[in-house]
Amino acid sequence: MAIPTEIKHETPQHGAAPSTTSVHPLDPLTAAELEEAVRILARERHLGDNIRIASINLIEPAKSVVEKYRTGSPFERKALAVLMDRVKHSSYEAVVDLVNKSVPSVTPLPSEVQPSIMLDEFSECEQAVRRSPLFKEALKKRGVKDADLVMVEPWSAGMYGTEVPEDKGLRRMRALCFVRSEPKDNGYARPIDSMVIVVDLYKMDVVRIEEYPIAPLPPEPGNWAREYIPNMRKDLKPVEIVQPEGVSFTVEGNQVEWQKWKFRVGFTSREGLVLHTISYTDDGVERPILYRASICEMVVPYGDPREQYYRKNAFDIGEYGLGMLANSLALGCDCLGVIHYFDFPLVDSHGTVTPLKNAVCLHEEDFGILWKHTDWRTGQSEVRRSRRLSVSFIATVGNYEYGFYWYFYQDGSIQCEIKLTGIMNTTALAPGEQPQYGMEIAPQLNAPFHQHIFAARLVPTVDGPNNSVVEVNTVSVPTGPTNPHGNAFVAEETVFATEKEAQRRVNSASARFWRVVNPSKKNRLGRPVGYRLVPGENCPPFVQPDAAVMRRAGFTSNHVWVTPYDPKERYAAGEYPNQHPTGDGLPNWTKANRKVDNTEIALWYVFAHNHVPRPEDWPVMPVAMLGFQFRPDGFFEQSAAMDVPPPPAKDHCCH
Ligand SMILES: [Cu+2]
Repeated sequence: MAIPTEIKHETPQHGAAPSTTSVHPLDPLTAAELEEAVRILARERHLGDNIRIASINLIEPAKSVVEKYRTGSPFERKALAVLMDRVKHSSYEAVVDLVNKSVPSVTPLPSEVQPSIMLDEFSECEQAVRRSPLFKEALKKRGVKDADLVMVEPWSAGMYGTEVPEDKGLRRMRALCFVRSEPKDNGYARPIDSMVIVVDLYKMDVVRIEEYPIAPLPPEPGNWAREYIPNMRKDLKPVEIVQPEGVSFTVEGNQVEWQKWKFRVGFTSREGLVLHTISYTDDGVERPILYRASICEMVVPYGDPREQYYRKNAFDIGEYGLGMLANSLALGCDCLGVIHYFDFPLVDSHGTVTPLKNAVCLHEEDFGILWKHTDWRTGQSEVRRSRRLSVSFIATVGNYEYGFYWYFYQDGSIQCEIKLTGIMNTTALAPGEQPQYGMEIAPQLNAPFHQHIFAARLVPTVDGPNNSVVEVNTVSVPTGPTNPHGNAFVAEETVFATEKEAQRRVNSASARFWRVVNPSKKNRLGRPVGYRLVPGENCPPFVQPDAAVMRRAGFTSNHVWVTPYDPKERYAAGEYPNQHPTGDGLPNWTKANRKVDNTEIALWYVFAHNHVPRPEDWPVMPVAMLGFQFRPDGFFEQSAAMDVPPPPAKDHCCH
C-alpha cells in the first residue's frame, strides 16, 4: 500500500480523558474518539506534514447490528478518515478501529478523484492569492488601490472537460474577488467582474489569473450590519416563549422522545444533522418509520454562461461539507424558547478537534391549530393547538445561509423545511446595461439566475424493513356511460418494480405524490400501511441535459429515485463530487436497474428552489422556504391527533 511514511512530528495530544463517551452504535464520534482516531493514524504512520485530513466520521454499523443492539452490550466503533497527501498528489480512505486501536485498511482513491475542500484550505487559498504578485498586478490594472479591502472568494473548480493541460491532476479552486469600501462593508456590492484566480491547493499557489473585460464597480454600498442601519423600527414589543413546567420532550444522550415520537440525533461533517431510527408509539407498540434521514447532497447551478461564470455550480454538501460549516446557534436569536442544544465536535485538516457548541437546536413550538370543528346546530366546538418539535441546524456557505429544519407533529407527520437566506452572489453591470442571465437588483449590480437543488435521502422502514413505493396520479375520467356528467376523477396507483420505473418528476397536473408502503402489513381496511411523500415547491433543472455540470449533478434530473438500500450508496452525487471527471451517484448506481419492490429501500427526494432574484432579496435575502412532508397515509386507523387534549381552560378559548 502506497501510504505516507514520512513523519516530521507526532500529532499533539489533546487534553485529558474524554468527558463524554459514546453510548449507542449510531452516536457520532465524540471529541475523545476523534482525538483517538488522529492519534492512532499518527502512530500507524498515516499522518505527517504533507498529509491533510479531509474528514473523519463514524462508520455507521450495519442496520442489523443497530436493530439487535441492547443497552449496555458492547459495539464496534470504526471511523472513516479521508486523507490527502499534498506532495504525492494522492488521497486515501483509512478505516480506524477505535476499539482495537488499529488501522485495518487504507485504500487509495482513484488518482483523478479529489476529497472535499477542507475548511483550512479556504483561508490558505485566500492567503495564497494575497501574496501573489500576479494578484497585485491585476488589482493595479483595475485601479484597486487597497488590496486589504479585496474579498477573495474561493469556489470549487468542478470539472467541465474544458480544463487546460496545466491543470490536469491539480487540486484546484477558482477565486472570485469583490471590493469592500471599508473593512466591514459588504463586498458583494462591488464585484470585480473581470478576473478569476486559479489556485493550486496542493502547493497553495496562484497558477494564473484569467482576465475578462473590465467592468466598472457598481456605485452603491449594500450594507447589512447593524451599525449601517441608523433608523431601525421602534414599535416592536417583546415576545417571550415561556414553558413554566418545562419541556415535553426528554433527551438521553442523543436519543429524543417527544409525545409518541422517538428518534436519535446524529451529525456528520458532510451532511450536518442526521436523524436515525424514527419511530412512533401507537397504542403501546413502537412502530418504525424511517431508519435514517438526511439532506445528503445539494448543488447550486448558476445560469450565467460567460467564461468566468459557467463553472459556478457549488455542491455545498459533497464539495464543502455542511457539518464543517455549521453555526454555533444563539439562544434568543437563532432559536427562541426553551431549547436543548446538542454540541458536536469537528476535526480540522491538521487533526485538531474543536467542539461546536450549540450545533443542533431542539425545541417545541406552537404551530397554530392542529384541528377544529364547530357544530353550528348544537354549538359544540373543539379546537386543538398544534405543538411541533423542531430539530435544526444552520450552515453558512460563503455568501449564503441554509437552515435545515425537521419538524415532528402530533398527527404523525414529519416535515423537512429548508430556509434560504444570506447574500446573493453578484456580478457587475456597465451603466445602462441590462443583464441577460440575471436581474439588476441595485444600480449596476446583477444577481444571476440560479437554482438551489437539494437531495434528501430517506431510508424508510414503515412498519418493518421491506417497503415499496407507489406513485399516485389523480386523473380525470372521460365523459361517457360511466361518467355522464363529466365530473369523475380517480387516484391511480402504480407500484415501482425497478429503479428505472422509480425515476420520476413532480407533476402538479396530476397532483402527483408517492406512498411508501409495507406490502406485508395491512391496515384494518385491507390496504398496506404507508406514509405519503408530499412534495412542496419544486421544478426541474434548467441547465441543458447535456450541460457539463450534469455529469456530476445527474441526480437532479429526477425528483424521485428509489434504490435498494445499500449503506455504501450514501450521497446522491457519489462520495467524491469535487472535480469528479465523470460523476457518480444515483445515475450510475441505477444503471443496474435493480428491484425495488417489497425490499429494503432508500427513497431519494430531490427538490429545487428556482431563484429569479428580486431587489428585495438584497442586501440580505429574507428567508425563502421549501421542503417536503412525510405524512401517515393508512398507517393509523384514523387521525392520530384525536387524543391531544384541549388547551388549559385558563386560556378561555376552548370549551
Ligand atoms: Cu438563491
